[in-house]
Amino acid sequence: SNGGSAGDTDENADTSKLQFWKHVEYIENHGKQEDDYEYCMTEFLRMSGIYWGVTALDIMDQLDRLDRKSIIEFVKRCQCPVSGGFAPCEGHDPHMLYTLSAVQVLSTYDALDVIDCDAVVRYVVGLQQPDGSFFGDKWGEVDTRFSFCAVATLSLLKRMEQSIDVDKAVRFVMSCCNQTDGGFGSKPGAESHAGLIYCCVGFLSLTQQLHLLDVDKLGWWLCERQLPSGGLNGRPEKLPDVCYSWWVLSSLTIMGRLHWISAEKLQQFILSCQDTETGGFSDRTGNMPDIFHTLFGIGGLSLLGHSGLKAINPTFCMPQYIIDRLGIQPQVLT
Ligand code: GRG
Ligand code: ZN
Repeated sequence: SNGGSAGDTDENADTSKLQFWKHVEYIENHGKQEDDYEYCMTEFLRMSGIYWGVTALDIMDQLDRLDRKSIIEFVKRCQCPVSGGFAPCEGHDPHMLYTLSAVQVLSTYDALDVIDCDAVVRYVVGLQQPDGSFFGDKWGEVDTRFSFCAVATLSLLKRMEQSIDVDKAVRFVMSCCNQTDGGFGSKPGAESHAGLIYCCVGFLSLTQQLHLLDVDKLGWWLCERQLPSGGLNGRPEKLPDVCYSWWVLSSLTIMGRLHWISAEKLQQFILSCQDTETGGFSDRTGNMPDIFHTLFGIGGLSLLGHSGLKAINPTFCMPQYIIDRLGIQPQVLT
């Protein structure tokens, strides 16, 4: 039935199937390129890069490819002795984003005991504002991303209820909900964006407040993100991108509405973003792969139930067995 040459057949086979071992190799090698230009240029997000790689490899049941001991040592060295927060790498300033990544990595390695968890809690608590919002760091940017990072970090440490004002935090997040589409932006009045919807839906899942969502309105807006290519965009009129298979699909999964999009077509789109030579996933078909889109490609396929992948928790973007081991139960709707 294949009219083309043997070469054509191979190429077709390549992006229709998950190039499992290529991706394992890609992620495994990512951390080794210390002299690499790109590796140096992305120093400011090293901690999150480790979280993306560790999580993707664990979902593929290949976590033993990375050196657990040196990763834990690296994370430890990034905790700021003054504030208790984590920097993306040594010599940089702590931030809520890298604090969550650090706690996620240590949770996956079952190594939370190697850091000062009380200091982490103090850091996060100290960033909550009188209106319930959170700063990202001492410079005072407010964003619903940081509300998510705060409650996710504290939930993993099992310190959320006792430490922050959860009611006020919920009221702030809900003040960022847009009446027209049921979605959320980065602050009150800001345009709805799928990345921030993930943060706010995840936040409500962690605080057990999903009843506050207009599931029909938001679910409809989210499933309208699927384009004829099968890929998802983050806002109307934008291009599809593999990372939105995570931001949109995890939100729909938490809301019990995964079946509102075509899983088959999305899977095809995600697989078409694999780099069959180097391994890894890019944002769109034919672009250069990176470790960020590789996690969200693998994570999206896991949510879709692709064989050979462990289940991923839609709220934490971490392996489900880790969340089970910690005994945490983020709310999901059925
Ligand atoms: C635990 C997975 C996890 C995340 C932590 C930081 C964070 C919480 C979530 C980030 C959510 C977010 C804002 C994602 C959007 C990322 C992105 C592709 C931004 C680009 O946005 P635009 O508007 O690009 O520049 P588009 O795609 O609209 O053209
Ligand atoms: Zn992207």
